[in-house]
Amino acid sequence: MKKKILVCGAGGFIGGHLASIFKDDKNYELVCADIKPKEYWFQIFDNAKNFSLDLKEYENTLKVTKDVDYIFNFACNMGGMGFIENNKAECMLSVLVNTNLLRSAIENSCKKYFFSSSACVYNALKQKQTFVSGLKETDAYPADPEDGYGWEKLFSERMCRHFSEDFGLETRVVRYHNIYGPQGTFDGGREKAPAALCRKIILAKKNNLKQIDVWGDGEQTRSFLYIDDCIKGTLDVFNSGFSDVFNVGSEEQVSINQMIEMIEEIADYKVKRNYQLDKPKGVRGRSSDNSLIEKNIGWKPNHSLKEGLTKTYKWINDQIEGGTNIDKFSKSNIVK
Ligand code: GKE
Repeated sequence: MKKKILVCGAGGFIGGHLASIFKDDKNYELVCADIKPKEYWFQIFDNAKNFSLDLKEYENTLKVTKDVDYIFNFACNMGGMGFIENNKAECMLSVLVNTNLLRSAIENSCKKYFFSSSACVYNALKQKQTFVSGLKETDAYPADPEDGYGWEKLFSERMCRHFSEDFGLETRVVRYHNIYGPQGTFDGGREKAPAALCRKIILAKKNNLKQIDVWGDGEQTRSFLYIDDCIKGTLDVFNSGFSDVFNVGSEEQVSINQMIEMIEEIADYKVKRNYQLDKPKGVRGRSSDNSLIEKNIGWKPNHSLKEGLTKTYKWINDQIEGGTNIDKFSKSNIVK
């Protein structure tokens, strides 16, 4: 018997990549859902059943979960620091998506539920220095997450746990640490640092400009996870017997300045940096501790940051140099 898989947020970055894994697999029937009009989906597959609808509405979640075995929920209103710092209420409204999907999963007797959480759930006090120890899963408590977006993710993690405890729904939850790669947003306001800085250096080189804008002083640190590693980690956790929350991130902690140096090498073009201290900066330092997932699931990333940035840079360059549908990766205002 074929299993029916629902990917929510399939028109977005991670959801699109996850859907692409199942699209040609004869063991699965693929259902995709996203709030964006279909022409704006980052990837769309003809052999899937595709729904463009608002998953904040209960009747819509009931409709798309009908006869579904497995649900992957990537649907949320999100973006990089420039978006989440200025759209806290919009980010928190995504709680309706997760809540209604969970209710519908029970109503329609779905078998397993995956929720994509974020490193933004971690306690701010642990992220005050530039280079920090990797964040362990237990560092989310006592709770002091990123305002707006982080609170929604933490609350929704708990909602999954309680649906599992109270209603017997099998759930899987991972915390993504700044996922990047081809087919991701690179302009328009929702883009995260890797894509934004690739775009800025590509445009500087193309237009012979000597300087780019950088948010903050460039000494803030992050770890960034390449999309293929993210998808593998997601499936490994989903297929495992563990219902604990796991980090899916990289332990390669770099400052934004160090990442810019890598992109300059890839581009073979050097730029001066105009540090914009009034722009959204987020936490001072953040990185993943992967000991729990390595020990229990056996997953770790395969791509170094340089390898992932090389592929990402090439893809963004191709889009800027005349790839099709640039708008869909750039428009910041189509998800309300
Ligand atoms: N977006 C962006 N664009 N960030 C820049 C830029 C730029 O041009 N220049 C420097 N930065 C700096 C930001 O100020 C921030 O300090 C750092 O890069 C990373 O920004 P980001 O990639 O936008 O997002 P964060 O890592 O701060 O936060 C993201 O974390 C993820 C989980 O780890 C969130 O926005 C979520 O997308 C996500 O949950």
